[in-house]
Amino acid sequence: MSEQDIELEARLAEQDEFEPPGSFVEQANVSDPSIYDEFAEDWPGCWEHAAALLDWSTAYEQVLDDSNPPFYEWFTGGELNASANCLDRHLDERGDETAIEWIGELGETRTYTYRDLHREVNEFAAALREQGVEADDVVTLYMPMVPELPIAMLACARLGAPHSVVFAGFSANALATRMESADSSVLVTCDGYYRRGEALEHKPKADEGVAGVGHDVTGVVVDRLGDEYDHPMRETDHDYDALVADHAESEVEPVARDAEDMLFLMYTSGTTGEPKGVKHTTGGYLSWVAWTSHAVLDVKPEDTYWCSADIGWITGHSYIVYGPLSSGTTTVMYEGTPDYPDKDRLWEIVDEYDVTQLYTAPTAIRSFMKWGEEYPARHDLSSLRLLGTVGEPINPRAWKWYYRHIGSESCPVVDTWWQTETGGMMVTTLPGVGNMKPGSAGPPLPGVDADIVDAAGETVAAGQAGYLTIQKPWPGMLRTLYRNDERFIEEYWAEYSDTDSEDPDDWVYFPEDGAKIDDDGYLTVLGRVDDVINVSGHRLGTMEIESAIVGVEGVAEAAVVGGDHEVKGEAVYAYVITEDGYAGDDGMRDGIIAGVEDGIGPIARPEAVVFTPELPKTRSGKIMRRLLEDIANGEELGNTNTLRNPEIVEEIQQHVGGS
Ligand code: 6R9
Repeated sequence: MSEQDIELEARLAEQDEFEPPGSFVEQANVSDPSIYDEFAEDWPGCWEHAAALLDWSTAYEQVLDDSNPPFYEWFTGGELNASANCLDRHLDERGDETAIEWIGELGETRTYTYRDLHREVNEFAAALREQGVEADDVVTLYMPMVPELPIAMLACARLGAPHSVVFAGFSANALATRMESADSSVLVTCDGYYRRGEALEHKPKADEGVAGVGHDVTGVVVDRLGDEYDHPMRETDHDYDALVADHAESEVEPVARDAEDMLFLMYTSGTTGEPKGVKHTTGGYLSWVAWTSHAVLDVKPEDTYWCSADIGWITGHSYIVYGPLSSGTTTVMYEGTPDYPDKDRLWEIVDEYDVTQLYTAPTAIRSFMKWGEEYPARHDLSSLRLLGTVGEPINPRAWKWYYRHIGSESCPVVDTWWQTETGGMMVTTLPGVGNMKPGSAGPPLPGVDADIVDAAGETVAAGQAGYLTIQKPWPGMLRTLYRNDERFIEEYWAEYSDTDSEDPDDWVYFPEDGAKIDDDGYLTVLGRVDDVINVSGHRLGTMEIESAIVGVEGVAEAAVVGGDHEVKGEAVYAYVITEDGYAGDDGMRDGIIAGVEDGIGPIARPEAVVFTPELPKTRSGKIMRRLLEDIANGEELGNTNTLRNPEIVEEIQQHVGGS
């Protein structure tokens, strides 16, 4: 390092507040700080600004109907179609501009102009309609990052058929559970995909999943691998290309949807083993992602914007597909991994396509840091104007590395807190308005009412840790858990609401995150307070993993916790008791790992499996997870007096040390 570099590093290490660069503020979509007061004074009318970013085929009558909390309705009486908002309305002015820039892992590319995408979506919508898909039928999409995935999403939206995307890395079992729960009888999937240059089969996993569904399933199969893989076809499967060819040049009139009609379902992990079907609607969700893309990501039609998430998660839905396309910009979609063929792949893409915004996860940034600054330094990244992160807390060191080595200290960094359930961003700085404080996401967005409370629901003092709550509804919020209103109330509202009240002021949304707030109103999110862990920004339920483990022959009991991990943020630690007659050996360990991969997917693979004769339990018989976490992290253990079996702790510690 040169002397200058050392000086710069030292200055950055000390600095805990950063002003947005003047060059950014000058051109920002939102740069007037009065927006906070304006929105607060005109709530909920402020959300008309969001709705105004969309085209409505029928104007709405009321911004918010809060007569039956927590079943809020937004933009009631309005009608619109999401695919028309993402495609048709851009055709006149931007028909020949790029909508999706797809980059395959092997280096091949596909560029879709808005006109191309409109044509492909219409053709596939016509094909789905011929297969019997109608408004309100849930279509499951189980596909990797191929262009046919957003095409299928928009084709469903055109027909008014909600999609349910299942992350391609999830197991057959996870697919079956979700199709069953959503009563979905159409599946669009793929023969396989490439990972690190190698062809991976996906269709057998899809078939295994379908075999576990109790009703008939019509399949559509995208051929990604061509001659490389002669994939199996079931009797009720159709080839995607053949279907589309049969409907060449077909046009499908976008189905007018009520603002409150479901746009999609997205399953996510919760405290119990059963995944939750989060329901998002057409008017509120689309307004929310359009508005946050505008105000936070500063998206403009002439940008080349890139979110490196997978569309199988909410981030990809909101900020690869619906947010950018409703804004009429160019959205980049990359199929592969960031270190193939080399560790500069992302920077090569930024350089080559002149990417203007990059939105990624802290876990990725920690990997980039580990690989070294020489990789980004090989490329010209000066096209970048804004950087963003999402999915988990970002530590100040990683934030500063991102700011300096990717953004050259000239791009604001937005640390955006939100969830599958919130639809889009909720807490973050407005990049054209507020200062940034590394490690803190920032103030709640204008019009968002967040508060940190104690267990009794009382606001805590600045600097104190407490529970994050959202005190007022917002258009992008989930409307319910699919076909389970009771669980919706139980999971998100019951904790801090008077559930007998009809007064919306008595209803408080609880995202199950811990947080603190500073004197300036900046929030630092501390992480989940339920039994959900966050591995590389992926949300996993410990109960789901435990139930996969106890399904393995010879396992009597299991407890799963998240332990700290340098790159992944958290990693899965599994403590396992074997049944009599079974040894906790390598064979058993392999079986448990395979059980988790089959039950959920490789992302949930345990970092460590620790065999133990007992689990530490309180006198009332509850597993002391906090203690198991401390053991995983090699931390000093506090008082173990409340344990029924304190002697077990030392024994487990020895096992961890040895594993
Ligand atoms: C978008 C997404 C949601 C959970 C959420 C929280 C964590 C997300 C964060 C963050 C700290 C941020 N989380 N963004 N924690 N700072 N900027 O990730 O949705 O998969 O549903 O996860 O992720 O714990 O509750 P989802």
